[in-house]
Amino acid sequence: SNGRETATLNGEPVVKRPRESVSPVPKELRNKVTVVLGAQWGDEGKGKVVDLLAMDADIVCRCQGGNNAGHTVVVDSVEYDFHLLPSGVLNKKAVSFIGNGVVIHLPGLFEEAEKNLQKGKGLQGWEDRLKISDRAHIVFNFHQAVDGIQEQQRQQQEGKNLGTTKKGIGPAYSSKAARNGLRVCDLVSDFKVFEDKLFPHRRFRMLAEHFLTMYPKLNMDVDNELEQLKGYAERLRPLVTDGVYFMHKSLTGPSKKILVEGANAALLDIDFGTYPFVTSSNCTVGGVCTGLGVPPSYVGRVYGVVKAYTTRVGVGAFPTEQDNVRKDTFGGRKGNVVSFSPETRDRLMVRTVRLLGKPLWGRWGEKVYQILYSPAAQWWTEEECGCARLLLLESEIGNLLQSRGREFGVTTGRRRRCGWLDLILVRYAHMVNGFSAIALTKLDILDTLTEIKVGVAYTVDGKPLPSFPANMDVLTRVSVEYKTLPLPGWCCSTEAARSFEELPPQAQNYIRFIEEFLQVPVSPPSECEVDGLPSGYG
Ligand code: 2SA
Ligand code: GDP
Ligand code: MG
Repeated sequence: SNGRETATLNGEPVVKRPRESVSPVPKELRNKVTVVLGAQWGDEGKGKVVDLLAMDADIVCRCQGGNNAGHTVVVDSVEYDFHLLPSGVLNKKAVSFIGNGVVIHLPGLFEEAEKNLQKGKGLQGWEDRLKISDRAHIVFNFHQAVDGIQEQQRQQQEGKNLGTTKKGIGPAYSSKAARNGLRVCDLVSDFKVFEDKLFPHRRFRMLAEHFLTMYPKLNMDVDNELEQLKGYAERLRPLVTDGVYFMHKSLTGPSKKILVEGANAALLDIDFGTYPFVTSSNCTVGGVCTGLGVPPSYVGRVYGVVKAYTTRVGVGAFPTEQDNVRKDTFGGRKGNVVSFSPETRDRLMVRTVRLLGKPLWGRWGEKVYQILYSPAAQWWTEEECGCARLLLLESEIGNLLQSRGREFGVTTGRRRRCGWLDLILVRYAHMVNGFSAIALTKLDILDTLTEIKVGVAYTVDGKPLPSFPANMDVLTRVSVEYKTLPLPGWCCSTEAARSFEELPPQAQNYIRFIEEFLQVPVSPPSECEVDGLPSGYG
């Protein structure tokens, strides 16, 4: 037989095809997505890496998070801040796509666009090149208010909060999981239905009432928010698309370079992060599939963005943090007199006052100061002052990284906590994400250091830990084993270096050490590439 016989079904002819003609999409019509993910606690410079890669991309997607994220991109000396918009929106030839896994605060989205429009020409025409999934959930104003109340409650009940950005991210994802959230498709559905106070208007009120029952002090104006939403729904409608269909067409059509920009980072992932001090989405590679509707076989290169040191904004354990005036060496007795150089004095005062409440008295000039720190609980002699100073210098590493790296939150303006690179943590992020390569950023911030340390092992109670612990009490107690390298630091500017070869040998060694430890190649962001077929194909 030639495989083509005519049979009938209910009187209709049926053409039988050979079974092998039913095949998956041919290889040449499969576009893989290139993914950029944070490998630490966020703010590694994903925005910059995405912007560089986006020059070459056709589509740039966000798959999770909301406007808690903050990505800074500097183009032609103009600094743009993105929270919900993919950083690739600056590329006028690329389509930007906000996937179903993202939670969207509509006033936030439009304000962000307005603000960036005023900064430079980069964002002109953004509405024509942005698409938003109809399955994405909406963050309402009351979600943001609830975020604030929950933080207050945590502070009152547990003595500490999570340090959220108060953008309503946690409450919006809880509405999604509780199945009483509202999505973009609800908002832009037949507006008559919306106005007739039926579905989803009624669901909006029910959701608001749900939170009001839980938090009676919640300050919300439902009617006003509904009115506001009507306006946004009009502006939103032309941007909304069936996200799954959009991605499917993009993945299986002619050659396209597709980029996915992760928000937040591995250690903030709801499943793999330092729970509960995490955000509420999957910031690891699985979030790409669930947040966009991309089958795993279409995931191509996955870049982990790693800052050459570590930062964290918000609360939670941070083993390599450099605020380390040793907390176990305090003591004090009123009446002892210690003197300091003017530079150290103020810093010591601030730091010690923050760390301990037991007074010790010191004199500077004619004035007597309260000093709250004594190394090894001994009184300071001249020598011990030297020792105090040394410890102080160590604590200043954190300050130095913070100020040289200009480490302030892009969304909240909070000062970021800083410390040495923690390779145990990055290796853990690699276990979850399977990085194809590491994009290393901010190496230049280490340029002035004479000595550079890298965390290479954790021990608890003298016993080594085989991997990154799940339990936060354990993580808080770990001692970090450091490798000090290179000796000495490179002590020259690497700002202009654009390739490995242009770096000083000590900086090259630093990178080799990271590669060997992680068993992943490190690339400067400028050398990362986007998956895609040779240009011109199709
Ligand atoms: P949320 O608001 O519920 O997601 O907060 C939960 C935790 O996640 C942390 N988080 C972040 N960490 C680093 N960067 C973020 N984006 C902004 C930035 C942060 C800012 O780029 O600088 O401006 O402060 C971000 N977003 C959330 C947060 O600190 C909580 O620990
Ligand atoms: P993201 O959240 O991962 O996108 O990172 P953020 O934008 O929150 O923070 C990273 C900051 O570092 C931004 O201000 C970037 O402009 C800046 N940055 C990125 N890469 C480098 C680098 O290699 N050197 C220096 N000095 N700054 C960088
Ligand atoms: Mg950021």
